[in-house]
Amino acid sequence: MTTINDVTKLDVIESVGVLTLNSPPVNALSANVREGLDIGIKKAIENNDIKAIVVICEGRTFIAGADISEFGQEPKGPSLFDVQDIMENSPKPVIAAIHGTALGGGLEVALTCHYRIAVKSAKCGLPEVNLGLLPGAGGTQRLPRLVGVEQALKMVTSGLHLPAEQCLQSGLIDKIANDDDLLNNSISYAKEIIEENRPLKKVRDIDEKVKAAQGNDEIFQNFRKSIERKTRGFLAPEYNIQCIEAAVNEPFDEGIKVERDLFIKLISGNQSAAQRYFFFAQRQVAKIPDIPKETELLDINKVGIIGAGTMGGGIAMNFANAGIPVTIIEQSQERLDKGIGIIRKNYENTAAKGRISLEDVDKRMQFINGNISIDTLSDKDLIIEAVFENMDLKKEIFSKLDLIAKDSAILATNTSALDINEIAETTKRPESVIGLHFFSPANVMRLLEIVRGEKTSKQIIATSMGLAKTIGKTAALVGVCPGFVGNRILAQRQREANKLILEGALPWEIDDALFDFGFPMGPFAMSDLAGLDIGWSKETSRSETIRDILCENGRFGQKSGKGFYIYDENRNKLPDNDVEKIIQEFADNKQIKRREIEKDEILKRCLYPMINEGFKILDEGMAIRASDIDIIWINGYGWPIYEGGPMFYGNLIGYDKILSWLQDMEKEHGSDFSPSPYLEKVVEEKINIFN
Ligand code: 3H9
Repeated sequence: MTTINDVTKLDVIESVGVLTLNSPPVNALSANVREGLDIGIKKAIENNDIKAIVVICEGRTFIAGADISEFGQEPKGPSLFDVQDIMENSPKPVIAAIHGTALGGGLEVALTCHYRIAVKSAKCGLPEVNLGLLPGAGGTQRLPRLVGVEQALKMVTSGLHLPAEQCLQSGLIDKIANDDDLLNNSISYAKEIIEENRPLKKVRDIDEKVKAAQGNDEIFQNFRKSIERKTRGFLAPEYNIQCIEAAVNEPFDEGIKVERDLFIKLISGNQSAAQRYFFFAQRQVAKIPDIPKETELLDINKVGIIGAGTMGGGIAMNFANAGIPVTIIEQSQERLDKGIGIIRKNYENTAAKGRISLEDVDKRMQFINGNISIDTLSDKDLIIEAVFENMDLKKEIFSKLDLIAKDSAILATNTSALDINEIAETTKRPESVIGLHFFSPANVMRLLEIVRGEKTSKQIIATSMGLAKTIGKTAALVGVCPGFVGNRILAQRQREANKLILEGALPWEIDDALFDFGFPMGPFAMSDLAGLDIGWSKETSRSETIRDILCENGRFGQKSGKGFYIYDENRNKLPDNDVEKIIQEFADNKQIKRREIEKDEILKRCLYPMINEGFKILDEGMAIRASDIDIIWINGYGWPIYEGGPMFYGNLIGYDKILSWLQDMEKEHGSDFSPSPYLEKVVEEKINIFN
């Protein structure tokens, strides 16, 4: 055995040079790994005892890509291109032995090997698009040469991880190995290649599949159309497509030049910076500084949910999907049957769209049962209260739960705004009480705000964070304050949007500005979708807001065909003159002088107060880190990933600029714009809030 460097060794086993990389956690192509490959391959080529070279990794995976944390730093060590050149031009066959995930630069390394063998459980992909990038080490030129243009387009624009069997079928790999014997299988395969004197297959020279697509521009146009909606606002998918076009229409080396140019454009732009930030933020959010990693988690095998309404039902589906039995409690059999019926319908709708089978529907429904007696929750490991937002009712439920729940049970509330400490105090075990704030529709939305009460125990928090992962949620730990983190920030945007329509902007102008920014919809379209009558009552309505007046006129939103917008039979929204009149009249009565408001001002008014609120939240310790706020807003409220979340976006704009805007606005319009003292401090002391 020869040690090449800290992370690489070379063994000679029966005339095969086995170059092993071991750079945890994911063998990313750091300078060390590139150096190991560079020197290791050269040494193996020089060694006369070696006839073929196997590149294999230790740990959980084959190379999972370039080391993302190195982007933007001074380049060190050999470049990836140099390493790839040496591998591709090796006079001895080089074989990539893949387990785990060969991703990004990892797959691009494998593509410069002459052969690829992978275990059955392995997956391959070029997920750079999810980092706002494209495969910048020949991936866009080599992939279509093996798998064909359509499959390549799909892979580079979605980041799809293709399972080994499909890789074999599409030509991306050459052989499947046993999961528990990759090393021996690879050595045997290498010997077979030597004995049969197989050619040194260079992917760059294979061009049947790309030639087949030459002159067929329709493939690209149709493909662009098919992903248009999903990729709105993102630059990287389009650039990836242009690279595949180059692979089809240009010689290999020219295609590489196109890839290089577009890669540089993307990596130096804000979108990729935001998407890379999101990658790390998404992992960081799971880490709770004062809770040790080794905290023992409670077993959650049985779950109880109180309330079979929209929230309760949606929450239940998460557990059923993960194979955890769940009992739903309602006040009457009728309500229970209705709630469970809706869950089945939801599953059946998913099956009708082909996302699950009818068999899956039955399987999942078997994990859901109902009862009208709360006493049946006595053996549950986790109980989630999901009744409507009424403090007295919640308190009553928690005092009951205190009497019946087993000692180790987690008692959770799905409240989106109420004081969890107050709820916890109705029990003799406030340390077991926690907030699990799911977002509607709870079976779809990825975000879960886990709300830490004053007395919530670390074990209950750690278990809840772990459970979130089990049910496929991204959890962010937040503190108790009105609206917690997500809704507290949303309230800022809502307030300003409501003010703006009185000052002169129309609902659709505000919605359009936010839609163009990248949100899936603006606040008024959102209110129409949710229903304007939620929390409104005819008896108490006194025409005090535009919403009151709309509801008084029977305009409840999409469900009544009219709200802020008017809807056609296909639920397409259209601006409505009547709404304009209502707003105008209301503003006149209040003696508000309306004026034209530019898109730029709309955005500032809606977004800057949100950023300001983020600083207040950080100052009060209600979120652990700035990036957690961004994770909440991206996963829960549709903030475009390529804008990085409110705190990241604010940094791009410049916190100093935002502060001086707030100061000016405060002078003119009062305390809605009072800057957070923490924002002032950050600007004054030039603090980096992302450290
Ligand atoms: C690229 O390759 C560009 C090329 O075209 C070349 C151009 C010249 N770098 O996700 P996990 C860390 S772009 C640095 O929790 P899992 C991660 O932060 C790259 N660090 O594990 C975490 O750290 P910590 C294309 C990385 O088992 C730890 O590893 N490749 C990288 O759930 C564990 O990660 C990709 O986009 C990296 N590339 O999932 C693949 N990857 O423990 C990105 C991971 O401190 N990676 N880390 O929080 C993944 O998709 C998943 O990590 C993977 C494992 C599926 C591999």
